[in-house]
Amino acid sequence: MFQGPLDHGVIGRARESGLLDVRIRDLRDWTRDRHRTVDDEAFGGASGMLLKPEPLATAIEELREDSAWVVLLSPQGRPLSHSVAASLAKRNHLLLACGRYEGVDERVRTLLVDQEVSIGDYVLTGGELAAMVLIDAVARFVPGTIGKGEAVESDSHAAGLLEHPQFTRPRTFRGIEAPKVLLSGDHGEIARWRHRESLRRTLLRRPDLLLKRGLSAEEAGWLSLHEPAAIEGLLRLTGGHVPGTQLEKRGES
Ligand code: 4FV
Repeated sequence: MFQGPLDHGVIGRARESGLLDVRIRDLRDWTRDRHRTVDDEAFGGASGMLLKPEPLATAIEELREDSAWVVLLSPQGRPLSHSVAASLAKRNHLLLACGRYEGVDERVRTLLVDQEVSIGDYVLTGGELAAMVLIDAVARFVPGTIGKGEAVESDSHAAGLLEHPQFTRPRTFRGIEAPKVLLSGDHGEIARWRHRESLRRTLLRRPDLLLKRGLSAEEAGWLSLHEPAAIEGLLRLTGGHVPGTQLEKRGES
């Protein structure tokens, strides 16, 4: 499954240029029986097959050398996020264990896994795709993998906000014109517009991110002026309080 997704674009180039070294290992190489068995029935029955502890444990112990950070991809893991990817990118050797079947024997977790990561609250048929998503997200933090303009610092989630709307040529497309400010050359105005549109989009689509990030009084003021209904919604969520500012429910107190 790894043939293809990691051979193209930014990741493919990063591997060719040696910025990224991705090694794919077959768990069956750590089996001892002639059927190269990696799975077995779960104790207690009626819950499908599990990855056996021995092949996975011996594989991890052999491959982790002294510095590897062992990550198990599973739905029980910490949600993969910008900050989780950033922290994983600081490690120089990640050993990613991909579950299959109903998962892995608990003792592998207890004895050998440093961190469990989930790419989302749904169940995949295997951890491989999750590992590829993690590799892609982490690779972007490796200096030199992505161009200046795409710097991770300017990522939407870097500032805890969703990215603002973006436009390119043609100036007018099917009757919709790109916002004039973006063609004004006034970088101060452009930065202000982008920040406010990120605030608006985050408030409308991911108020949970705004609650985590908080709002400055100026930001809260702008949002209550331009998205009053959504701000009311946020206040209902927080009982009239927005972290980072005290935004009183208008005229109720
Ligand atoms: C998963 C996730 C995930 C669970 C059983 C593989 C599957 C099967 N991994 N984020 N969500 N894994 O669903 O990382 O073994």
